Amino acid sequence: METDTIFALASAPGRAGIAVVRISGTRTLTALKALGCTVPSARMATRAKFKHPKTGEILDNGLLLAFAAPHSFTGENVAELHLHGGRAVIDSVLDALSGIEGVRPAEPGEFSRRAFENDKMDLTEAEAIADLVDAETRGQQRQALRQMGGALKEMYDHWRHRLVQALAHLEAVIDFPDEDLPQDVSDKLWGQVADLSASIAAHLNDSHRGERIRSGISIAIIGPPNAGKSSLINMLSQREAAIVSPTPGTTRDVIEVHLDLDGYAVTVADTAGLRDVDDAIEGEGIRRARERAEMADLKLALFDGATYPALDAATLALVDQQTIAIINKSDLLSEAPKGAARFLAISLKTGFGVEQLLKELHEAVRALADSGAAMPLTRVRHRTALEECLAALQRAAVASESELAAEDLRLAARALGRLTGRVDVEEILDAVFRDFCIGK
Ligand SMILES: Nc1nc2c(ncn2[C@@H]2O[C@H](COP(=O)(O)OP(=O)(O)OP(=O)(O)O)[C@@H](O)[C@H]2O)c(=O)[nH]1
Ligand SMILES: [Mg+2]
Repeated sequence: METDTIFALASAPGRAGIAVVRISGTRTLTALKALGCTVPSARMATRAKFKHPKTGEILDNGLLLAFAAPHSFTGENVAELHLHGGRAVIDSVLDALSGIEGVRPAEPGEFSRRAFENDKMDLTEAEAIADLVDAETRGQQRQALRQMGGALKEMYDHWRHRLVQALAHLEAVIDFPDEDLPQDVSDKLWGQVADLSASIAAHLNDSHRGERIRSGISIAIIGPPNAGKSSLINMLSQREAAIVSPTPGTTRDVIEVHLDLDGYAVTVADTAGLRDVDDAIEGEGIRRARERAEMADLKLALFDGATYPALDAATLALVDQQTIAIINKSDLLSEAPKGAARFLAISLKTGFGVEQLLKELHEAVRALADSGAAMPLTRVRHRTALEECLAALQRAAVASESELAAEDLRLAARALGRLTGRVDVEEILDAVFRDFCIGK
């Protein structure tokens, strides 16, 4: 089948040692010839002079790699031009390619989309490529690599296969009520549906670990004015992210920093000190602080040691299981705080207790994100489809008529199929590939 042949700069734009331009499609070899290259053997890196098709001028002396369909990333004929990574070289080669008939620049995500359409990967694997390219921490990288290796695809395909089997058995029961079907067909199939429901429910019930690894764990620093919240975010980010001053009510907006904590992506938010105020702007800041506290996966509740043993009531009210409660300014404390198990005493001024705080913070983050051996759910799109599938399975199990149960099993199978992209694809394809950048 003849499709447009597409090309794009696959490496980052700008100056670099090497730039890679990727070409894919039926006219790939034509394009190489137009550039004055001898077509090399598949998968053999070959020195090549790239020439402008119209002027014959040499644009670069680089390396050429060709992959013959279907043994390529997209499943089509593919070539990679390894150029010197200078702006003029890149621009002139891209310009030369766009002048060749039937060859055009790729849309964002178009290479991966072709790989999907040519059955080189399913949607979860395509999404994992995008995640791997976006990964900023080891945790994100590890998870994306696992998903790219088919960990989710295999699980979802396996579930779908079992579901389709159960559906086939149910249809046999419906279509041949008078035949001598083994007695236990019906029991077996409903046992299978129950097993499947339990597996899906367990996968869904993972406290969003995979999604947290992928998009980051949200941490909010809350506390009364002047407790040292901004000093804490500055210490964690090792830069002056927020203004620190002895004036209570200094911070009003939510200030975010993105950090790599022990391989996990986290977003830490410094917030306005909690207190009753008439000032409308500070009041809005405090509303946002409370909103942040509510959204956060983990709270760092910071109390002001200068007022100890009095502890701010508004902050105390927000302390829950997912909170590390801290008393700052331990340098001002004359006695060690009582209830030491509940409160970690630190001084951001002297550094006392900071090491212990970091240790507890890392442990808390790990506990929130680590999913052990099981491959966790990584995207809301997957969660939605699985919830739909589970609801349909649960309806099927209590349906009054076999025909209604069969329809629900079909809906459940379709929901699983949407996950990997093998049914109802068109509508979700755009949503998945839209987030890709060009050249992927
Ligand atoms: N003695 C002492 N002072 C500290 C310590 N940590 C912070 N401070 C001081 O406490 C004051 C308030 O610190 P900030 O970090 O601005 O406090 P905050 O909680 O962000 O205050 P608001 O933004 O007003 O809510 C500053 O003058 C800091 O230098 C500490 O451990 N010991
Ligand atoms: Mg502050």
